[in-house]
Amino acid sequence: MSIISVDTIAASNAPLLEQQKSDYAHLGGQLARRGVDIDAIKAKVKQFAVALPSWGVGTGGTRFARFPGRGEPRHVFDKLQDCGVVHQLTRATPGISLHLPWDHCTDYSELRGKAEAQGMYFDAMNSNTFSDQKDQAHSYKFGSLTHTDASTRAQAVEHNIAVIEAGRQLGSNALTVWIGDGSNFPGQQHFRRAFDRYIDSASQIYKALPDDWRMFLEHKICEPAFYSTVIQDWGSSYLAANALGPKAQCLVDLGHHAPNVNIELIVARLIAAGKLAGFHFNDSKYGDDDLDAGSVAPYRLFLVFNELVAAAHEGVTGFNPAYMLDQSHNVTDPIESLMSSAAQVQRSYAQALLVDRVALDAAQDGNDVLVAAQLLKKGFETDVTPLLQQARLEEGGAIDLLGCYRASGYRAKVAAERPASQGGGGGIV
Ligand code: PSV
Ligand code: MN
Ligand code: MN
Repeated sequence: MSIISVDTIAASNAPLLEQQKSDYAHLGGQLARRGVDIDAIKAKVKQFAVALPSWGVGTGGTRFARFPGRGEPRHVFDKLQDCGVVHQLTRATPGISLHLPWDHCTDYSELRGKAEAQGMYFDAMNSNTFSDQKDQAHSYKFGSLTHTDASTRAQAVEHNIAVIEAGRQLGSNALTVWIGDGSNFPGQQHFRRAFDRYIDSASQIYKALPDDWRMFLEHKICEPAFYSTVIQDWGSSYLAANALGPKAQCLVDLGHHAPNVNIELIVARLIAAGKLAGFHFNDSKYGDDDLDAGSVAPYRLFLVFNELVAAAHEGVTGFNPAYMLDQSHNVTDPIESLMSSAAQVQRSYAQALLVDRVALDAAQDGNDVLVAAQLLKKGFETDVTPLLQQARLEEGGAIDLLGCYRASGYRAKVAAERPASQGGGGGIV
């Protein structure tokens, strides 16, 4: 089922075909001189998928204000359709990661059917115990899975189990748990007891996982708790995942670390421990900025992929990370931003595939520092645009993502169908 007509995509591609052919041949020639078969890289890129966050197709905003865009999705079916546009043009985003209760739906089999008709499926499910829902018995103001009150913890556990059940109906096979639990004042929370309560609650969720499911524990240094967070870094996440069992692993959201932390090193450690669940890709300058992937620090994203490609190349047992975007938009059309992030993630993957692993091993073993550094730079500095475009073209996508999307008039069309949503501010300035 196409949302953007096949003719629109073909019309957008037509004037670019000749130039695309020659650019791809030129890059192919350059890579061949390096002993790299461009078609083999292209085949791998085509296999690569990054899931879309359902919440990413709406405009998010900051703590201070939200500026809604035109044609904001009204419900999960609209979100699915917007995700379908991203996938149709990029051919790289067949998975959708839902967030409950934001994406609550009365008929999950209908939702699943619609996704499948778009050639899509449901990736990891996300629970939400970081905000209170209407008519909820116990507030999460002072925590959820780690709350001092047993009934509040039980309510949070129950919600997670309900999310697993919804995910089962949708064909998902993973639950991502991120909690905002922590403290804002020294002394507010007994650190060790709060962590013990986390393990106790999380074990009850773990027990409810179907056999073929995984549980992704997402750490975050701070926010909304600004003095301490219960699962604040990969250390706590790893301890928890270890305590829970083999189905529990650690999810790395690129924006959830202190500035300058070496994320690719964390990734390598988690791979070695068999505990890398996967990623929430985004970019940041200061904190959990949720900017488009690779928009600020593309080399960092490449270095993360360098670790991933190395692990795949070396056949590390059990290596099977889940790839998802997690970003928030306040000043761009979310569909445009998601397309650009998906292409950026693919780009970093393709660039990492170009690194000469044999030469890098030799340079590392021989302590030839500059050659090792240059081998990475050589991959990163290769403009793989014609390769990405060719992969999309052959799969029925758009050579020029932005141009095609804008020419389709999709945003104007949904703006006419969907009522304008309210903006607003956090009221804290
Ligand atoms: C928290 O900052 C987070 O990264 C988690 O993944 C949430 O589920 C997501 O953002 C959406 O708010
Ligand atoms: Mn995240
Ligand atoms: Mn985040």
